Amino acid sequence: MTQANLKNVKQKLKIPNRFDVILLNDDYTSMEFVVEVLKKFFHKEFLAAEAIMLKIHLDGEAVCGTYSYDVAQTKVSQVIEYSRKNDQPLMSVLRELNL
Ligand code: TYC
Repeated sequence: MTQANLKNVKQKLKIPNRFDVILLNDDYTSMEFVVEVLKKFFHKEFLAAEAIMLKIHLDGEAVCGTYSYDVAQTKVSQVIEYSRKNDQPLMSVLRELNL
């Protein structure tokens, strides 16, 4: 196999990148609003959303879901836009998974 062909095969076998969407704690966003965001954008049931919100509150952050780059980036933008519209400083970031 030529070096060029080998490179093509390696590129095709590459595992697609996955990204965690993370919510960050702050002192001002209400707990109810974070639960609402987790239900609205991450499709969590109430109890799961409440557990994730409390983990963020205690640990400073938590993973809310894992997606392809495009979906993860869209979630981050949606959370930030929705939070600003509702006068909440909630922040969301994405982090590449180490597979
Ligand atoms: N720490 C916030 C409070 O005490 C609640 C909160 C939880 C804020 C999770 C942001 O991502 C967050 N009101």
